[in-house]
Amino acid sequence: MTIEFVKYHGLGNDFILVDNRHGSEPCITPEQAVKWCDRHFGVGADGVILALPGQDGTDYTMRIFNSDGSEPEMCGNGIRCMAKFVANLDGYTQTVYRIHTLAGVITPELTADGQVRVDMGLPRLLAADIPTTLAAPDQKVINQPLEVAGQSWSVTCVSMGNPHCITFVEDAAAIPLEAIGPQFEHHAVFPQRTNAEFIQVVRANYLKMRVWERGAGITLACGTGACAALVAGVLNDLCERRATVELPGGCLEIEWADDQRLYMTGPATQVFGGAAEAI
Ligand code: ZDP
Repeated sequence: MTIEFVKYHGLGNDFILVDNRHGSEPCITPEQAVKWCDRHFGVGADGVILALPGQDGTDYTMRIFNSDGSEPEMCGNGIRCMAKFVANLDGYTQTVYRIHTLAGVITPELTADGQVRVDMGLPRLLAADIPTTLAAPDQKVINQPLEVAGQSWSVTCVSMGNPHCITFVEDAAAIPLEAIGPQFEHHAVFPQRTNAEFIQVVRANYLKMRVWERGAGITLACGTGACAALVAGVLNDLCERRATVELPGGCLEIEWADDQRLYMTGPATQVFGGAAEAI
């Protein structure tokens, strides 16, 4: 069977988007998503995103598969791409969408300058919610030691629906991400695995970040990770509640607002459309 798709990216974090409005289940399997994401034998992407009908009064449901076929709860760059994709399907009849995700209702808004501003909801900080066994279930993990690759790292854990383990470093460029990323991802203290972010505080309102993503490896950007990094920075007194987060693929504006919700603003770009075999 051939399925049509549109390829998008948010700061180089790229996704294959599929119109799945006419079914309540994903029209491709995790195994097909793995094949489509392959950059040599497939379309090439960090993940596949399916736009399904809304639930509980929302406009749409977003399901996403990582390039390894696992299904994350949320995806920050992906939801900006999803907002543009569904606006295009709908003929641009609305600018704000309520999207059902496994991390709750997320609300992207298309802004006048062509970017997407997303209400990413509340960060979750308790160890049970990350989840991690690094602290008692009802405790937060802020600046705690974690042994990885024979070295002690000081980590802070934040869930944006999906798990993030954040480490502040002097020089993000010097971190051997390829080597240590998998060891963070699969560390025994993270039962659902984790995304791992390494953050350099350039100024109190400017962070530089590199990310190793759960299920996808090194990517050029991670929206949920940028939100988690800002929260971790505030909790460690290292940054302001509003900052620019620079990723290898470009910059996101992140704000932890007075209502305690995270707001992320950044681009989403359509690249090309096509059709691929899903077998
Ligand atoms: O949590 C995970 O398994 C991530 N790989 C999901 C994807 C996160 C993403 N990069 C983002 O921008 O939040 C899409």
